[in-house]
Amino acid sequence: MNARQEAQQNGFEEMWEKVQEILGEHVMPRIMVGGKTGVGKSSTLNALMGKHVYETGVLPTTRTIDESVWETRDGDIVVVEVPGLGEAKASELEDEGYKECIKNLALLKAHLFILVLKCDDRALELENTFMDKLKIEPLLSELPVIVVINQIDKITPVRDWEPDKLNLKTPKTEKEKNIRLFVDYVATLPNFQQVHDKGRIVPVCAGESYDDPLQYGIEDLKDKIYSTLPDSAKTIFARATELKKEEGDRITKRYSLACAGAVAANFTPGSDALLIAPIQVAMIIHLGKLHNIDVSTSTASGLLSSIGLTLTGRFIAQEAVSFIPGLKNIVGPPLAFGLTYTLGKVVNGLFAQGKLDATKEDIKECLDKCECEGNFV
Ligand SMILES: Nc1nc2c(ncn2[C@@H]2O[C@H](COP(=O)(O)OP(=O)(O)OP(=O)(O)O)[C@@H](O)[C@H]2O)c(=O)[nH]1
Ligand SMILES: [Mg+2]
Repeated sequence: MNARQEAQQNGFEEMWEKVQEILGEHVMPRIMVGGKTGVGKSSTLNALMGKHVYETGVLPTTRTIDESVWETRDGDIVVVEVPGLGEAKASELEDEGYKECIKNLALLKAHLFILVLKCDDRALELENTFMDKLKIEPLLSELPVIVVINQIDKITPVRDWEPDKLNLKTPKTEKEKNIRLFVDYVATLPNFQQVHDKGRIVPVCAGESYDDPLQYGIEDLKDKIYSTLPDSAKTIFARATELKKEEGDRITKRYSLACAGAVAANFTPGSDALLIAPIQVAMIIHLGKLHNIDVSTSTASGLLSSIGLTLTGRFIAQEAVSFIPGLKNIVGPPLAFGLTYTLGKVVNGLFAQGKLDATKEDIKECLDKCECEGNFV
């Protein structure tokens, strides 16, 4: 390695470290779930993940507060069940034992709490008291809460359940009106108002199995969870719940902005491409993570140069900046953003098809698709 190459390598490593710092590590989403027995906690989780992971049934399966392990791990998501809440009475939450239990929950460091209710159950004293307890436990008071109102299919009149036609915004049928009444009722309970204000009360039908065609609201719930999770947990959640398009877009935008920022702060003429390359490599690796593809730094660099060449060619023609002498000198933040953005779209498209060794034709095809969808900036 000569001195120049070494300098480049060092620059790369330095930038690489910075990128890692900015973008943080990926962590498994940790979701705390609670609610009375039989409301559909397990069914809701199964519906979210599109597979049967958790036992469902008419017999109680929620753990008691004496059991020490409350975590279940399905590959990608850690679910922390609130022990004993299933059968407890509101007054029991005042017991010393339960107070201890809530303290222990705080130590499990969940990112989010999903409280599941059953539509039509107006006896919500237990849930209301539990929400109160969360507020006073310092480590849990900031925990974001999503309230799921499940089993809306069972609300009267039970017979007409047509989830495709359900309109809860402007309810007209008796069923729509009854569901809406219940949602509004929950929203006015003292400890639920804040959740309502944040738009986090979600009516759903998890259905009788994870792939029940009569489900309702699961995609909406997924989106709410996704947007509530911290960025560090988003990629793995999106991978587990097939939200790859949204997360692919988020990753791409974020790294494109990082590239534009790096270029804006760069005063060394002609070195923009060198500066943004590590960020683009990091983006490719991150997108690999989303699609469960293990991408090494060298594979990502290879992909970057093959896509980069095709891309730069098109961009230069398109932007009519014919004075740019090739890849080495990309001018300005907008072009850095645009190039990286399109690169991310192409890589996301390739990875979605499981293509790591993309041919020129694959790349062109993906690029044409991006162009058709108006993805050029
Ligand atoms: N019709 C209908 N049935 C549902 C729905 N959600 C759950 N069920 C059924 O209700 C029963 C209880 O669901 P579970 O998911 O096991 O409830 P749980 O809250 O996990 O119960 P425990 O773990 O015992 O506390 C099962 O028989 C589910 O098939 C729904 O939206 N609609
Ligand atoms: Mg269960």
